[in-house]
Amino acid sequence: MPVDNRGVVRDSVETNFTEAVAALRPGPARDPGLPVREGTTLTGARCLELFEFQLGSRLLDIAARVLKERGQGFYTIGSAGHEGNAAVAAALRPTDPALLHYRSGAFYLTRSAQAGRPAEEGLRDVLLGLTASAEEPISGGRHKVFGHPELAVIPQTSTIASHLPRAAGVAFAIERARKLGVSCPWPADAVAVCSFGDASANHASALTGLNSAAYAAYQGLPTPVLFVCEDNGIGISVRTPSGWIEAARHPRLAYFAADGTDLADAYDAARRAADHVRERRRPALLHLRTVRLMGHAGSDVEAAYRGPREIAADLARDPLIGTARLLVGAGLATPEELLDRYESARARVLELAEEAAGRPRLTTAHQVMAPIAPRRSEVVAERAAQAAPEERRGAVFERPPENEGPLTLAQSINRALADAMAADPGVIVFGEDVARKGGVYGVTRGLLKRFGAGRVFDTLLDEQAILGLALGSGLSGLLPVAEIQYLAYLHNAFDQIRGEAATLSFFSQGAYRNPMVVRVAGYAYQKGFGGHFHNDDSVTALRDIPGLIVASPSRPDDAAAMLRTCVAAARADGSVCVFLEPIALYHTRDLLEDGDDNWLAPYVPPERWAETHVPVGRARSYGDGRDLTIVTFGNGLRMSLRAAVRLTAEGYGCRVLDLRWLSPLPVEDLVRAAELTGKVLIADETRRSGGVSESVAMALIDAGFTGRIARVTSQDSFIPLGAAADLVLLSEGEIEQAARKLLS
Ligand SMILES: Cc1ncc(C[n+]2csc(CCOP(=O)(O)OP(=O)(O)O)c2C)c(N)n1
Repeated sequence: MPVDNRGVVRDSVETNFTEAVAALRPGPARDPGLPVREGTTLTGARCLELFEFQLGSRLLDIAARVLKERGQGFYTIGSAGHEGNAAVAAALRPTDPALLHYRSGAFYLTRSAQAGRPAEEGLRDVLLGLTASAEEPISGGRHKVFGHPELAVIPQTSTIASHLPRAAGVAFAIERARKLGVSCPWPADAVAVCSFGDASANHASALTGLNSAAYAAYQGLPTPVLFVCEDNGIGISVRTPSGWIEAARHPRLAYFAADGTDLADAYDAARRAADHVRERRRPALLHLRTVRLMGHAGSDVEAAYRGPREIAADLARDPLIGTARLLVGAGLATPEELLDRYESARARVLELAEEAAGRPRLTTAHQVMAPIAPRRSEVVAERAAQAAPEERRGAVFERPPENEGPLTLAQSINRALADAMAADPGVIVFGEDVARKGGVYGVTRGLLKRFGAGRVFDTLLDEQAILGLALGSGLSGLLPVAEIQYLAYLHNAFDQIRGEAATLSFFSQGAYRNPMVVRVAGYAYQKGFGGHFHNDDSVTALRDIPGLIVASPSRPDDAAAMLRTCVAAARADGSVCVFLEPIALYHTRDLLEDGDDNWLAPYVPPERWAETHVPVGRARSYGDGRDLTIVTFGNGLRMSLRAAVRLTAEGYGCRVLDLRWLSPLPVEDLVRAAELTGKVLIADETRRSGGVSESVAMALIDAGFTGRIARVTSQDSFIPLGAAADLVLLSEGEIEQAARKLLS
């Protein structure tokens, strides 16, 4: 195999390119201002320019392998064969928000130059990503991603297809923000662009993204998103059936197709598609047929699953050779000139790679974690205390909620939502059945009438789509308050919170944020209704997501204050908040006896919001007993308070601590409350395995608590229908019994 003067082996992709270009026959010279070939809109000059980015992208792939071999690089999934995507960037504007496939390297370089940056800047960005340098401009060495705060390129995780729902959300929000007069980072006539692979096109997340854009457009809602399927016919080792992308495309998306190995064809189709989306504000799919060169990634031995003829057929369609053919055919360059250009660019990229390998890396855990979830508690407190001006609030509420008398949990959340919407015109409320019906449990009742369909709307029945809408609109200047109808159904869409929402700040060092509050009706104990799914007691999957705020209000007054905190944290710090609402307590009125109304609470007037502010991660304490601390949350609070009253009547000194926040846990308050009695009973309605009690107990042990700890929990079971539910759920009797045991 040929080796260059740096000791770098040239593989078949390189030798094939040089041989094929050397054999090209120059055509008659054309004016660079004219089409590079009859019938295309791509001029010779533009073609020359784009060739540079295609070449740069290819050389980055070569550099990635060299860096990997030398132990200096950590990522080798390249763009070789996909360089036609330079044409997609060229057909768009550098201000169009872009969510890119990991093979969209030429797109990235093209966009970087379009934004007026010197060509080497784009190359350097990618090389710093390959070497995981802390100087990489978007993720700061946390991942190799395409992204840049000044290029409207939003970094994607490597979970294939998970960015499509967000892309649909961005498109929706471009238009909705404008309509609501809310400032948006994208121009009013922007197009969201989202590229992905052909195997990824089958993923549920991809189908969600495509379908939700089509669904919105079908209803006449402007949804300017250009989906680009970069179809190389294979996903790692699995072939996509021939013709599948076209055959299985969404019937409601305008379809454009091009040979991605022919730059002129790709450019013409990309322009048609981009113009269609920009002018009609409707979604479209651009199907770019590409090839995959250099295997799936550096470690991939392609010959193990692809025959030599198949590999050779892809090589023959190398898009770089295609562009060279256009240029040489139009007499705009000779083969020698292009090969010289290749060699000098190659040497320069390898030089830049060496430089990148010497740049600083992340060196401490603190550095790594810094952008996960910034918390500015004072700013949040200040924001949470701000209500809408009197006259605007007056227009929203016929009667101010503070004058309504004691309210239920559901009513309190409803009033707090209305207050948040009155104060901030960017707050939008959406989900299944939230608008006309006002929510299954009436929590959003009346909001549609008060704020209109532009801000309160029903979505399609797809939790991934709901969260995708939140992801896109949060990123675009709005403040989404999305509802997931039941906790169990959040699991259908977890990746959208875990892989997308929670990671964006991490992978962009806070340059991009997706503030949101996801309200989830959850937990068990619904009387006479439910079974599994409508009664779900598992929050485990939420609690280990770094940076995620999990609020778990139990009482009406806490719920309103905590909702204000979440909305403020989302706005001020870009926080991603999950707001878990106990369904069984939505309409509960009493605590101890029928008619005592002790589970109701008056709505706090705005002038007292500052003094009643509930900071993230602060618990609430009930009672002052010195014998036992019951630590609980959600439905457990009501059961524990009832048990505590009985125990107190018997002369035991009990106190009850409502955690209120399941993430971050209020560890300080917890330890203090535990130390006051030396005995802790954790009353946890979630499951015994992986449930909240495990973390609470460990937090106490970590803090050096040496007293006694016991716990009562629900069983490791799904929840059955009817009265049988009580057999597996934590009960008041169990709390009381365990408390007595600890006290005796
Ligand atoms: C949700 C998810 N499942 C599996 C993977 C592992 N994986 C990474 S790339 C890939 C194939 C993707 O193929 P395709 O969409 O055709 O893109 P290509 O790599 O061919 O450009 C797979 C299965 C992943 N990243 N994400």
